[in-house]
Amino acid sequence: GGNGESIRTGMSEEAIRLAFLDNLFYVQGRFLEVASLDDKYKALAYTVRDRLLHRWVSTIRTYQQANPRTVCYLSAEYLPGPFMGLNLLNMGIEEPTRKALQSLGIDLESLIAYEQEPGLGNGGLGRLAACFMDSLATLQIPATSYGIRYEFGIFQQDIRNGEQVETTDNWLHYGNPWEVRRPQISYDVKIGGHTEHYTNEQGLHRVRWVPHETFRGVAIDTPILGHDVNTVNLMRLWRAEAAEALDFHAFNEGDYYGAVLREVRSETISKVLYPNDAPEIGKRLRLLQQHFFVTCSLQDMMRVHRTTGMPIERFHEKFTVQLNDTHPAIAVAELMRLLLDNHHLDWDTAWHVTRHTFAYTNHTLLPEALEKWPIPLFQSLLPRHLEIIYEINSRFLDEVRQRYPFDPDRAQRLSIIDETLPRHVRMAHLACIGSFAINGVAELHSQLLKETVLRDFYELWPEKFQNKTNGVTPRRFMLLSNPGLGSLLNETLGHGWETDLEQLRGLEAHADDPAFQERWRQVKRQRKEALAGEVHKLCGIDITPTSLYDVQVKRIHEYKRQHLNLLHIITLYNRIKRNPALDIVPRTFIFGGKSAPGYAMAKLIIRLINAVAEMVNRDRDVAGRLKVVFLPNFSVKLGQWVYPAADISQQISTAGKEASGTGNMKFSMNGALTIGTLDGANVEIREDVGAENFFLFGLDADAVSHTLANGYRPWDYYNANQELKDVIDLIASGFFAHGDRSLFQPLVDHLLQHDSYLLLADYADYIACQDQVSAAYRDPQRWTRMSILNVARIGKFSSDRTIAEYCRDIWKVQPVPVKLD
Ligand code: 26V
Repeated sequence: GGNGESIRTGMSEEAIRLAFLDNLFYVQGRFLEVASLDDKYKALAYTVRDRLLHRWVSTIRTYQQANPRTVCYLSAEYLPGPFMGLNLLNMGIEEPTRKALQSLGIDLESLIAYEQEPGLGNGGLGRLAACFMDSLATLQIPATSYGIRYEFGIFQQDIRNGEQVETTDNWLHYGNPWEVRRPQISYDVKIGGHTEHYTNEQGLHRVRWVPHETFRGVAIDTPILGHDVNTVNLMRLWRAEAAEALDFHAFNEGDYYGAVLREVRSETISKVLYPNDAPEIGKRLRLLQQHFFVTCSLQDMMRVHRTTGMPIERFHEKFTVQLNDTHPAIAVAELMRLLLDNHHLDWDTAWHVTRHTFAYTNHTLLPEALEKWPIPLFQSLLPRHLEIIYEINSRFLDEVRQRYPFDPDRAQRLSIIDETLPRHVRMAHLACIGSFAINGVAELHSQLLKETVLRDFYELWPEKFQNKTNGVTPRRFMLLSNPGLGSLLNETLGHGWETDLEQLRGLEAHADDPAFQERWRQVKRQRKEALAGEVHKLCGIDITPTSLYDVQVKRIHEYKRQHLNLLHIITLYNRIKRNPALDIVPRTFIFGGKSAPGYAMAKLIIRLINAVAEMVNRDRDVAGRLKVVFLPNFSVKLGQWVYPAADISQQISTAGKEASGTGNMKFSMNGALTIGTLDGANVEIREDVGAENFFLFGLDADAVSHTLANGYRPWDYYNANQELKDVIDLIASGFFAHGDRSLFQPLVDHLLQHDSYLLLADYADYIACQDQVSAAYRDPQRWTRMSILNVARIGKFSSDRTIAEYCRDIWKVQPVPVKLD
């Protein structure tokens, strides 16, 4: 390489250019003149990966020598987003790379735009896990993130005739340059069959699990680099394969096709991600997936633990294991099984290790979202685990009865087994009993957890309960997706804010400076133009950057109330239709988000958004004043275009239903103002940015539960509010369905008869609040000041702060700096 730099590790423009050409030639087998976009993308990806592997090796060496306490994050979902841009940024080689490619006539942005992201998650929970990986590496914490390498991630969403149509996400089709398969790191996964209890030669009780089938999980690793450090942690995902490459017995019997087919079947375990936010879906395979990745991960930790020479009784000193919701909660029973049946620990020792290993994060209060498995299913797949769970439960309930001798119902309520027929295993109870810490993801959520779904556990063990308010990474969601803002912040504050977000406070001094305000508006304007370009490409709709961009992007769910947003849009539409000369602030409403394939009401909401868009966008009377866009296939990648371009962020869930939200933070970090309810992390965002810089409306969580408890009557609101009545009547009339009154009738009926999420109760306040938004937007100085103050005071919501709190209060781990070899 040039200047004595290695072609594999050099960081100069020259070294990167040589490395790129080298990889193009020797990995892709191409030369520049005939290389496709895919070839060039891969050549650059391998160039970056070489440099990652260099740091990875140094990290592993450091960890081997220091034998540090290590965090293991267990999550069924990860949404890391595209890797290229972030790795370049974290390594600090964006500029030399851009120049190296430029000299070859290649545009870096086009390669970054080409990357398809791993959609290995549904929404907030999977994205949170990815932000945590970013912060763990940046804070130099030894950590491994374990999960499932789904062959098909979250479905791709197309919109056809206004409807969501799902197609498979074949993200591995062209290969994935960021992962490294580790065939030597693989473990047996047993399922089904029965258990045999016997006494061994020494007269000791032993249990043998004789499975019906055995699979293998193979490790596939992705390096995760921190910002401005050499720490590279691992995301280790498990892929299911056949126990043996070919079933030789069957092969010898002449059953060649039978043998090959068995291999196909075993791979189905890691085939596809389940949509987790629709009730009642294909149960068996999902439980299998959970057991599959949990047993592989725990066996992997035990392998590493063995290399330290520490006795197995001290497993919990080496590892601390975080359960991301109940999806990995089977780990409590699985660790017990490994310790009892493989390591022959006695029950009390095994239980001591287990209870000191796990901590559990709850991510939802919705009762229908709490995981439970029918006993017959559980029994047939995991007979040994069920035995262990019964034993854990029986000892636990003995304790409970002793604590509360005059309260027999309490044991029923606390039991891992839901005894109401058909009987179920309650995974949240297993997680609570098997963990030393339990946390919610925002102050309000943690409080409500203690008062509602986990109340009995809180009364039993108040010391276990904590709050850890979510955060998001400012590297991906500010620096990478909003480079203009990044430059302005660097110029104004210097470097340092990227990894210490409280430093943004320094912006307060500039909030009223007209010159600074003007530059602030320019940054926003430029991102609005960029988004307009993407919107044009994706849906062929032209949007106007001078209009107010009013954005709601998140999974489609009734509790998130995308349809409340629609009621406002239709209200504005009606106002203009009644008074065509009306002077209103021009708005562009932007929606994005997927519905679970089986969630009929969510799909109907998507149809209504698109139907309203169709009517509004083609109506000459409202042209230049209202526009509605539904962005298909919302993703991390699309989010990077959307968050920086928003003026208003809609966080309008029914109070008490959204555990935290994390999109709310991403918007606010990019200078959008929030219109929101007192729900999830909105409460804390508002506290920090200041009530005067936040558009609050609606019932709070207490008022919501009282309203519902006292016989809520949506009809009364409908009859009392003429604008609301007009809006509902217009939908019911078939106006948005070419005269078909039946299409949206289920939605209208539900609102008028049940309205479980209190849209009608919150409508008037929401509309009034939106009018306040418009008034504020008419005053650019006031608006810009509010926007600057939002960014200045958003520091708490960096995932670095969240992770530092987990490290201090739950994991008890310390940074381990890594030097580059
Ligand atoms: C699951 C289900 C399953 C049954 C039907 C309804 C339903 C609704 C939601 C869910 C998701 C539960 C777990 C989850 O994804 N929670 C999200 O976690 C984020 C990260 O903590 C948090 O910001 C979101 O508020 C929370 O919804």
